[in-house]
Amino acid sequence: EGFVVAILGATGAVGTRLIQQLEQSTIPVKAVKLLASSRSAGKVLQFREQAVTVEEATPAAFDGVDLVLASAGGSVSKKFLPEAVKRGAVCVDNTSAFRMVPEIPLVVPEVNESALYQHQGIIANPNCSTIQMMVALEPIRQAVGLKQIIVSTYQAASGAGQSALNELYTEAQDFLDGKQMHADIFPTKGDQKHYPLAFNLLPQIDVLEDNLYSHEEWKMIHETKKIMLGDMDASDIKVTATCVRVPVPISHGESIWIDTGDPTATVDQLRQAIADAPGAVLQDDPAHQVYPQPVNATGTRDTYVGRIRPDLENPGAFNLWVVSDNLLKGAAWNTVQIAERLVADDLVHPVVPATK
Ligand code: A2P
Ligand code: 11C
Repeated sequence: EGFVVAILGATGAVGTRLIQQLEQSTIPVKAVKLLASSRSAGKVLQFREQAVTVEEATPAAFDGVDLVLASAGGSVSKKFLPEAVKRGAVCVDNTSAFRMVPEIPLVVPEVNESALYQHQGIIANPNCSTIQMMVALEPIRQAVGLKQIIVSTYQAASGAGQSALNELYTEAQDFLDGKQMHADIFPTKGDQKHYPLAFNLLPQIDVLEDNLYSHEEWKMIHETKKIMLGDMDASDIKVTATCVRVPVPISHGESIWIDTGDPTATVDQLRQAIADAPGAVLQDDPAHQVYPQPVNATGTRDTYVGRIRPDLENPGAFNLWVVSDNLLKGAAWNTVQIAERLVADDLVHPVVPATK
């Protein structure tokens, strides 16, 4: 007994971690289907020491599937997930395709797990940079309050996918070899201009919109409001963001300024809130130079918080530094964690089509 689980985008940077996180999960798996584009059909991958042949994603590939874990891009999710739901599956989607649909839960289990009970077949997994900020800030919100967030991100290359990560490595090698660096992907696929990321910083993640924000910055603002307050346009917490791509392979860093709204709040209270929080690890010991770093976070499921310090001129406001593996808690682990909660709460069942 168990569930038939399909991984859509199984050959990608997140997809390979979805396989690994599912292998390590508590979900009883009867069979896995590994789906990708026609380019990968026939490729053989492993699941729990069994060889599994990758299939091309088609609507019929979802026949008999109970649970879908999707990370093949927004347009692929838009095309296939409604087909999977029609066939009786429940889908956890790591893309941005459905995040802002009001009825679709957008879930970080440590923050708003109960939203899972509203699902109608699709649950959205937030953007990686939003997720780690939520793991760090929700316990502070609960302990002392939260009125405003100003975040600057230091985002790893792997957020843009496996081919983008490969581009960073090639550029770095070319630079060291004294050759011209060549960019096709960064800052974002499909935009007019491309710039090398190696030995550089790019203050553009995803497209730049007419409102002067990048789409990544827009996501951090509106996903935060939906996850914490249930409404993507809620005004009870003010959020602004600057998102920067850095030449780090894996794990995003975030410098976050918050106003708790409580002028009596102390660093000790914030440290205690983080130390007690699920999914968060306090790494904050300035006397011994202990603080979160991407090289240490990579490969782990936790979100690391350190450098917690008061804003010396604004009582109740603080600065902190947060690091997490963008491919694990930022993507594959949060997705599998949602699936584990769905299984534990008996929420994996076909959605009966609404009669109108
Ligand atoms: P493929 O390897 O066959 O291209 P990443 O985020 O690392 O770039 O990975 C993207 C994932 O999404 C890969 O597994 C890729 O498969 C998959 N993918 C891309 N386009 C499609 C598509 N049209 N249908 C199904 N899977 C797709
Ligand atoms: C990046 N955060 O680092 C992006 C990747 O909405 O799921 C994830 C995009 C998303 O490029």
